[in-house]
Amino acid sequence: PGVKVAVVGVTGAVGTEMVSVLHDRNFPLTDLRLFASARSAGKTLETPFGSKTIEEFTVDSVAECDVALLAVSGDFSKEYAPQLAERGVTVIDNSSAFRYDDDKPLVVPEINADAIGDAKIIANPNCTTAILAVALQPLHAKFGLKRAIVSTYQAASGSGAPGMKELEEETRNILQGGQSSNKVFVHPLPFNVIPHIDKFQDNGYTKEEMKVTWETRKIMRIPDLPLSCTAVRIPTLRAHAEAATLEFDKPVTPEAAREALSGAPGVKIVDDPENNAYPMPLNASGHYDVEVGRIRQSIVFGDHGLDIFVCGDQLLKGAALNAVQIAECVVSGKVR
Ligand code: 11C
Repeated sequence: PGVKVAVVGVTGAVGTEMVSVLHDRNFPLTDLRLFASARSAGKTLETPFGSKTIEEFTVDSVAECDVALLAVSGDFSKEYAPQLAERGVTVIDNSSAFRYDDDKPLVVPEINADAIGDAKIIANPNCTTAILAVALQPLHAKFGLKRAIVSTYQAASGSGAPGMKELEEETRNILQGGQSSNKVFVHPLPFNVIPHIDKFQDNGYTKEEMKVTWETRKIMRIPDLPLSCTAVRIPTLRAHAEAATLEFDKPVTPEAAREALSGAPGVKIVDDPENNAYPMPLNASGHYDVEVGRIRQSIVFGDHGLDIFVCGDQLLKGAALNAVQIAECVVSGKVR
């Protein structure tokens, strides 16, 4: 009978991309229903599937579907995902509501699709984590990841469509001599970098930084991995970049690392410094693969260490693509 899919939160940046990715990947669906709040209900949305009417979210309506992709707030997910799961819907949730629950899988399909099992609620990781983990996994498989120090350069899209709009409008505004009136970001983002994403925690790290630590450990099944992160918002639109200094159990060389990464699922090596080729947000935007480059022997960790630079589309591998890939695993039974 085929698969009925619901996208909940379809008016947001991630929800919009979910619909495009379902179409682009030819997801085997027989029905696609789009849900949002009462404010958007009844409006027509132009999608790759044609014009579609947005429905108001109710548990009863979404429960008519087999799979629900949630691109909503954590509070919303916490309240409604369990109700949908109880009604038999497989929920793939893009919020952080369930990521740290021991009994809920947190999945990057290239790494741990086998964690899905029979779960009815599957958590989609933080975008920064998903992009990083895709690059780390092939290196871990070959050399054994021991420690990681990560710095991020995160795009405005991490704050959704309002963040992207604020970056564009504020850039225009400032160039025209106007005063900045930032609302989405804590400080003006144009011509600036802001080392503050999400709330500060008691240990001085931000929640975004701790998400990268907690989630990488869970997805890669290295529960005590020493990984620290400095997460920084920069004035780019929709691809996150990350620098990582890595130490491994086994000796490693840049050549051996390139070999391990070459052909790895979801990875594209862009590493030709002589021709000025390395990962960059402008090139990674709109693409599924995570770009990996600037691969070099680490001065800090010597023959057991590497420095790398990665870049991935925050709305795609960081959110919508990963969620759809999880749904693909569910419908094809690649869950063990
Ligand atoms: C950002 N990474 O760039 C955040 C957005 O945990 O799903 C995604 C937050 C999350 O602002």
